[in-house]
Amino acid sequence: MTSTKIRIATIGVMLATLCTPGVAQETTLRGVSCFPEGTYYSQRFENYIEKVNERGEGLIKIDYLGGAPKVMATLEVGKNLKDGIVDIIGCTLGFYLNVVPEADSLKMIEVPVSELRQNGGMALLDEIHLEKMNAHYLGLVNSHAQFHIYLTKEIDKPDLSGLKIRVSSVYRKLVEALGGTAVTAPPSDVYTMLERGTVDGLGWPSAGIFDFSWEDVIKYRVDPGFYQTEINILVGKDVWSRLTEEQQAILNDVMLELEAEDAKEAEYATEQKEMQAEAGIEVIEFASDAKAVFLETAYNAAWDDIIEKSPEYGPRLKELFSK
Ligand code: 173
Repeated sequence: MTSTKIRIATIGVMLATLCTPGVAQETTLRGVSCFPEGTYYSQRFENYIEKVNERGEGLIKIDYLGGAPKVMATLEVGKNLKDGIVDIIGCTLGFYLNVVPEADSLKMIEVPVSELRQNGGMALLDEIHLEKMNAHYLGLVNSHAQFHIYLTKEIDKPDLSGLKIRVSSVYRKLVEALGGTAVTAPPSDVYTMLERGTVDGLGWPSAGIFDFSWEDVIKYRVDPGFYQTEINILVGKDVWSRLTEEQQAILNDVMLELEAEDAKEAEYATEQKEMQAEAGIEVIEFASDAKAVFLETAYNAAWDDIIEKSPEYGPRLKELFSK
């Protein structure tokens, strides 16, 4: 065959593949969770993957590579999404602030997520993630629950002077504002740090401490809880733009379904606090004026920091996320 004929034959095969009905290519996305596989804060994302794979059979598939730190370092998952090394992630804000500083505001969401879809909040999050992370913001799950400070030593007022507390960036400003020393570490390092006394406590949500056996080393939980938890589902911009509308719709629809089920998170948090009590973790509850100081410190420290880091987006996020 002459080279022209070869070229025509090749184009013919390509066209036949593109035009034959029913042979649409299945696209595979590589997915990673920021938390260890199977632990509570990976489960919603794992559930998302299962549903997408069921619904998308023959069209779109997420190949779950697993969770951090087994498949990649916790604090590199966000950057790896930005660089196209992975395609879709389930990750909490505290582990990808190095890429999107504004994501810190996600802990400050006080309105229902459905409202953010109406008031432009989601659209703004999408805009920011596209600009800074090359990623689409599909949505968030594990909202409706709060964070706490857990301790191995007792305190009787909102004062962490002399104490070292393991943080993700979620709690850093609060711990510092209360006089404590903040020590950043991923969850997988925390057990040993508590056991050896490298830290005297940690920040963590109401749920999930049993995944890491921390009940063996924690003695107290400080109430009230503060902020709200979240796991964000993010997909790379380039891979997204190569998907068909039908494939994109599957990713969006499953997201909305999970979001609609999310209210059960609050019940789960209550159950987990009961389990903590059974495991011998005592509650430190401040008197009402100390409680007010604690919460005010938490919210002011966070918004001040977010607005300082992002004078461009911070004030708009505050307006959209606050009650
Ligand atoms: O404490 C953390 O590591 C953290 O920021 C977080 C956020 C959401 C769920 C679980 C942990």
